[in-house]
Amino acid sequence: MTTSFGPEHALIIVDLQHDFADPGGALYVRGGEHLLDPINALIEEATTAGAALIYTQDWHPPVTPHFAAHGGLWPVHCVIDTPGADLLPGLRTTGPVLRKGSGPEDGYSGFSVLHLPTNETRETELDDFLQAHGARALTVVGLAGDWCVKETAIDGARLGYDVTVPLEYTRFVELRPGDTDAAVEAMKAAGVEVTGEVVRPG
Ligand code: VGL
Ligand code: ZN
Repeated sequence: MTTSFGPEHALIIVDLQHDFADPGGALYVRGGEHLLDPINALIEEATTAGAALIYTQDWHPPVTPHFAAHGGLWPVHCVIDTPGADLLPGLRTTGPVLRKGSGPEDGYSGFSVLHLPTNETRETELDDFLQAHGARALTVVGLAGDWCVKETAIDGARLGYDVTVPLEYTRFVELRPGDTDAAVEAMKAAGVEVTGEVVRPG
């Protein structure tokens, strides 16, 4: 394990939900089912070290411009109050859960959502939460590496946090060929410390 946590550290667990992490999920990210045990171990380590923990949860209304049927990119997924939106039942949850995407918006970053009708960006409570805990360093894990993990990590770096993304704790959608490598490059260019190697589905 390369990550070591301290009290000025927060672990952000992104979207570890049925629809992303289970092979039968509506927006299954290949390999996502292998993240649960390693992330649970990381959570235990972070908790022991006194780091803050926070979870994000993709949380969409049935009709939203985030979905392909209504002008967006994605199949219907993580609909509010449906089993697909549940966090993995085996996930240790020992911190607040921040839900995102429940308006007419694209909400990839845990720090902000883009309100599509007005093209305006709105901040979530994540930055305030982290500041209240005195966190300066962030480790971002979960799904998906080329969407919510990437955007959360880049926003965190822009806000002045020391951000690490350990690649063994994420997997990628690769919606378009090359998205995975482009995401890693974009994170590095933003000053995110990306450690390890991309785990590609076999
Ligand atoms: C995500 C696509 C659509 C993610 C969420 O959690 O990375 N990706 N909604
Ligand atoms: Zn979504």
